[in-house]
Amino acid sequence: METKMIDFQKHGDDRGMLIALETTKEVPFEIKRVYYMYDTKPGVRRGFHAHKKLNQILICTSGSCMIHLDNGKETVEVPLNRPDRGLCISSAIWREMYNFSPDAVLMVLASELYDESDYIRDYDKFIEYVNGKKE
Ligand code: T46
Repeated sequence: METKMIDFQKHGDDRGMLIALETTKEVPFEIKRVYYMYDTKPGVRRGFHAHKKLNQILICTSGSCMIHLDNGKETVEVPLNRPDRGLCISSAIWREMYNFSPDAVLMVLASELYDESDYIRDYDKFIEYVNGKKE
């Protein structure tokens, strides 16, 4: 599976904690976009797509959620519940996010600007794509 968990360095002192993320250091790509989701309603499952080019790091900066990942051959369920840990997801991975706690804030660092044409939103087309067929 083309995913990896990264533990970020924590800068803590008696005031509390701070985490710094820099392009090409903690983050293995140039960050072109940051977005985050919060106030996700109970029972909501979102995502249901893969990307052709985009690489991302998902960080649950508050609360918790689950990430379902699928590379067309195997699936894995990954809990995200720590602000000092990021989940790298490469392109061509189907993802779904679920089980958001009421206080969950899921922040995403992205390697590209928003581009709807980069999304594969149909699961059958995703399977064709990872098997090397054209969409
Ligand atoms: C991903 C998972 C983890 C924008 O206008 N700009 C943006 O940068 C993004 C990400 C979204 N939007 C708009 C497009 C939709 O009208 O925000 C709305 C919700 O986006 P979407 O339905 O794509 O959200 P999710 O939660 O299904 O997926 C998002 C990202 O889109 C996706 O790249 O990997 O989070």
